[in-house]
Amino acid sequence: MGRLIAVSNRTAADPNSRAGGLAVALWDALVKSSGLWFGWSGAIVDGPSRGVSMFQDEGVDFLLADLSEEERQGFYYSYSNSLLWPVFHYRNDLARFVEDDFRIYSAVNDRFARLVSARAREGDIVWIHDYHFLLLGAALRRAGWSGRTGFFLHIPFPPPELFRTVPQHHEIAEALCACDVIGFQSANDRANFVRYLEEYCDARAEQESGFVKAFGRRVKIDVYPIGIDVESFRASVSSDAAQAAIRRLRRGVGERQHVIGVDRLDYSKGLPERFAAIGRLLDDYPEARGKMTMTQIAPPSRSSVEEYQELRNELDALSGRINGDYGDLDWTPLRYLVRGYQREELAGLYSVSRVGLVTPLRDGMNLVAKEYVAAQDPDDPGVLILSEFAGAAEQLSEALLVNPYDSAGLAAAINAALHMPLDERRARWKRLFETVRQYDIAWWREKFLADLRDGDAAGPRD
Ligand code: GDG
Repeated sequence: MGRLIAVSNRTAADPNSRAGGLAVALWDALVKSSGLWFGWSGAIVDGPSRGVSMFQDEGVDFLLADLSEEERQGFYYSYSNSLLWPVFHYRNDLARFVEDDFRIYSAVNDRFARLVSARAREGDIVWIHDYHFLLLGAALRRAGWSGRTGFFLHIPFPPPELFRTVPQHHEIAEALCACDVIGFQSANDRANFVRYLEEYCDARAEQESGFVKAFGRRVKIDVYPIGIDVESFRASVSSDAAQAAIRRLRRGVGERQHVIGVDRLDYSKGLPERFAAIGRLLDDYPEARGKMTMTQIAPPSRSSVEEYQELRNELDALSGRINGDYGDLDWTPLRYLVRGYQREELAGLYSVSRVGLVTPLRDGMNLVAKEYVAAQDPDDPGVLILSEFAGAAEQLSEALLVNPYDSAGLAAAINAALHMPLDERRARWKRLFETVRQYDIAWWREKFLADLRDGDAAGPRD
């Protein structure tokens, strides 16, 4: 069997970053196949010394390319994060279209294609990750790579009406279809992409097989909802770091019922709406005053992009107002912490929270929802409140599903969760946990890799 070659903007070159997410997913497969992982080095280097650093760890080769300042701006901040990210999260109102960015974005994709194709050998498989590399499939073909190539989109795919606002939508779709397998987080995302191909690219979707004929190729397009490493997450609840975090939380909130939110500080996560719902809860259900406390952990993200600075200001003001209006000498209703915590600490905090509040306005999957479920005590589990607009909602239907824009509905759901009887909490959690455990990170990886390796199933190309 050939090697696995992974390409993603961020890699797990630092062993300390291998505890969660993509690194866990890919690491075993990379080690087993003595694979390669291409990505950004994290360094900004201008001039002739801009290069590629290489090193090996546990038999895995890392090839990390520097970006120039122009590339960081045009490729990373601008085209990827100020155009694709908002449009793909249905936020065309926030998208910035800068003419020259696409040239830079394409050039970075081309540079990675040359790096990968120079090292890929016959029998290897290439797995491309996420919206930074939408053009890489086609760029690899131009660079001479004809082997099996898959693409997985971690974020949502928008309806065609929104996707078409990206000026280069046709080129992006054609480039994706140069891959053999295209994976989405949810059936909704897949349906959006296939509808775009059918309506605007003369594509034809086969009824049962999941294949679509588009741009003269037959491409497998399927749904691969990403999961978590359930056993290791559950185990981290009993770690020293988790137990210490629980003690610190208890000193702050006492025995009050605790509601937790954990999200990167990003406008897709619905934080202002969530804060407003806490205010609404305390208005509509005055008996909740003094009885519950919410902690929102929000590690900063992309803080040099203007929309993120505005979000930060909005949340600072909202949280201040809610605590000013409702707080008391011995009670702060909303604790808002703009910093990161260790994964073990988060596991501990989830485990003692009566409610996990996961209310993005739009999300590819949302792993916090799954982590919250995994961390619960089966005898006394908490309640997951989940936005119907997170990819996870397609799987986690026993959560309390909410519309995050509906403040009164969200407040009612929080109130219901705070009062939910133990037998209902147990019954809901049991079903949720079975799903989270069955569709874990290994399941996701193996399903995608099986389809990617399965060249015969792809059938002849037209
Ligand atoms: C993208 C898609 C999709 C959060 N704060 C801290 C911390 N985290 C961890 C969480 C969780 C991860 O980060 C966040 O994952 P999400 O899925 O919630 O969201 P995105 O970062 O937006 O991820 C998303 C995902 O890709 C995977 O495909 O689900 O839809 O947007 O694991 O626990 N981890 C640590 N400290 C923190 O303070 N250590």
